[in-house]
Formats: sequence, structure tokens, C-alpha cells
Amino acid sequence: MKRTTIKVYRDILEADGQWAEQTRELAAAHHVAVLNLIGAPGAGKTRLLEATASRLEGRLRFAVLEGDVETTRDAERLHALGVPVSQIITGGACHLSAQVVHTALRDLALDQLDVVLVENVGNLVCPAELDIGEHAKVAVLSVTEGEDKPAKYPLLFRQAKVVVLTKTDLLPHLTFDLPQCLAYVRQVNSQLPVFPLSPVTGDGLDAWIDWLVRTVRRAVTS
Ligand SMILES: Nc1nc2c(ncn2[C@@H]2O[C@H](COP(=O)(O)OP(=O)(O)OP(=O)(O)O)[C@@H](O)[C@H]2O)c(=O)[nH]1
Ligand SMILES: [Mg+2]
Repeated sequence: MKRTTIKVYRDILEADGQWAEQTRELAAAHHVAVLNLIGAPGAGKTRLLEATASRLEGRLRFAVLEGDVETTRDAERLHALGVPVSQIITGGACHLSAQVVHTALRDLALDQLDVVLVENVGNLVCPAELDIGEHAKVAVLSVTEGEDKPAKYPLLFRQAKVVVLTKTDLLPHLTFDLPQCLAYVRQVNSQLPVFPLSPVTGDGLDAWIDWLVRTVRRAVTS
């Protein structure tokens, strides 16, 4: 039998693209930068945010959007430090959607902020595929994951504007090959800056904070 209608399934990525665009417009209107932190579960994203928060005090006005599959644990950690934070719970999805980020962002006091740091769901693959309207993706890689991850999961390192290589305090206990890791990063993205650091000892944090302040200032004045 001949059908008289054509079913149309809208690509979810296209819909996400529209939300991402709205987020860019919202951020531009309020002169706020949005950074999207992506890394494997346990890479140290929240620990990095905790350390970043204390060092950004007085330099940038910031808030955090926490993404998690199930709990509010990460938001509670930042709230305990006095950071303005909201929690997005995906209920199973392995990445934040552009729509939910936009909704959460709209509820923040954007005129009182310079940057919103978004911690995506712990995952090295899915969040890298999605544009949430951010100014930059920040790849968070820890030395405990092994030096080969930029070669094995190249998309994130292709998309990112910076790599934070964290947990360097653990290097003496590992066989992690730092020069090899940097070479893998360069193979994927030759211009990508890499900041090795440890929020536990404080080593390397200043360079990351300087990059962050520079990047946010550039984003909000352009
Ligand atoms: N030694 C050491 N441990 C760290 C460092 N950063 C994080 N950790 C530990 O690593 C574990 C995971 O850190 P989190 O910051 O919760 O990791 P996460 O990436 O936010 O994890 P998810 O949100 O579950 O994806 C915790 O036990 C941290 O204390 C570091 O620089 N050095
Ligand atoms: Mg976390």
C-alpha cells in the first residue's frame, strides 16, 4: 500500500546544535565563558575544580555545573567550599545534553560571573562528541590511566583546547611515560597545550590557572 506521509526523525545532534547555539548567544550576551571539563570516571575532575576554586578567588567570578549519572556528591563537595554550584543528573546518559546545560545555565546569576565551569559526566568518549555551546573543551587526563589514552581516545584530544594531566604526585609510583604521553597528544593535536599538575601537592597549578584566566578574559572580551 502506498503511504501518504513521510515520517521524519530529527537528529538529536541537530537539536543539540540549536541548544548549543542558544547557549553561545546567552553566554555572549552576559560576557560569560563556558568551559567543558571532560575526562574518564575518577580522572580527578572534581578534585581539579576544588583546587581551581581556591586559586581563582579574587581573579575570576565563577560557578560550576556538575554533571553526574546519579548523585549530587560532586556538587556537595564544591558547595562545601562555598562555590556556587548546580548539579545536573542525567539518569543514566553518558554525557550532558546541550539542552540541560542551557537550562541550568539560564538559572545562574550570569551577570555576576566571568566563567561557568561544567564538569561533564565521567567518560572519555561520549561527551567529546557533543557541542554544549562551550568556548573550550578541557581534557582532564590522569597519570594513573596510562600514557596511551590520547592515542586510543583521540577525539577528545582533537576537540580540546587544553589538556590537564593530573595526579602527577603519583608519578614516582607508576611506570607512566610522560614524554611518550606528550608525544601521543602531539600526534593527535600538535598545538594542544598540556599542563601536568597535582591538586594534592599544588605543583603545576599556577600555569593552569594562568591559562584559565587568560582564556576566559579573551572569551568574554571578544
Ligand atoms: N593522589 C592524587 N589523587 C587524586 C588527585 N586528584 C584526584 N585524586 C583522587 O582521585 C579520586 C577521584 O577524584 P575525583 O576528583 O572525584 O574524580 P572525578 O573525575 O571527578 O570522578 P567522576 O566525577 O566520578 O568522574 C579521588 O579519590 C581523589 O581524591 C591527585 O592529583 N592526586
Ligand atoms: Mg567528579
